[in-house]
Amino acid sequence: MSGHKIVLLGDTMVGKTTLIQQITQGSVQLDQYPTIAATEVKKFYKFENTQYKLSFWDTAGQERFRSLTPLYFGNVSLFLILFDVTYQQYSTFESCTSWIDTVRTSCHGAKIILIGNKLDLKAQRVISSDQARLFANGKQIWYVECSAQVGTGVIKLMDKICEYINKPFPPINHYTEESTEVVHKKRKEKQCCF
Ligand SMILES: Nc1nc2c(ncn2[C@@H]2O[C@H](COP(=O)(O)OP(=O)(O)O)[C@@H](O)[C@H]2O)c(=O)[nH]1
Ligand SMILES: [Mg+2]
Repeated sequence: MSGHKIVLLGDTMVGKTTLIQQITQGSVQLDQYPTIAATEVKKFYKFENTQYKLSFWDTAGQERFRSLTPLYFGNVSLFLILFDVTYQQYSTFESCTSWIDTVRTSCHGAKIILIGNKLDLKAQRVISSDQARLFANGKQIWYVECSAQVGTGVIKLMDKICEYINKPFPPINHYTEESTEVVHKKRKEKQCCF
């Protein structure tokens, strides 16, 4: 069973470290590289009868300066780019464009999942699902939402990660052809649910 390297990126405070903790709760932190300021946390996860060995790479604050070493970009199976669906001092959603550019410049044909985090802060939410999905469509990447703190959507995210790792590039994006509103309307017309 070969391992898969998954690198988390996104502005500081969006919830990268919290998400890794939520994903790996109860599992042992096997490797740490404090001197190079990257942390690798391993997690075994079963999806569709296959056991996946995933290693999540967290930044240790240097994302603040956009000064990530090539260490992060070598031999990566998947990048997770996070933003905060609420607005703090600035829009972490807007920063995603440059995070995606950074990834694509460093790794040609990289697989990326965009993640809208802090779903639990409903009242403070400023980036809607449709807005994020439309953006992801334009960039030809998948979009998933979660609350790293509460755990909402995290299992779904893990399934997506395993599914995507096995798929050839580019992904089949459910939202590429039509906006979600159109899809919803069609589903209503067909009287089916999902
Ligand atoms: N309400 C809420 N807070 C979160 C969530 N995820 C992270 N946080 C908080 O956001 C802050 C930054 O999280 P952290 O994981 O350190 O972000 P990082 O800088 O991207 O690693 C911390 O105070 C977390 O407790 C979430 O899903 N919901
Ligand atoms: Mg962190």
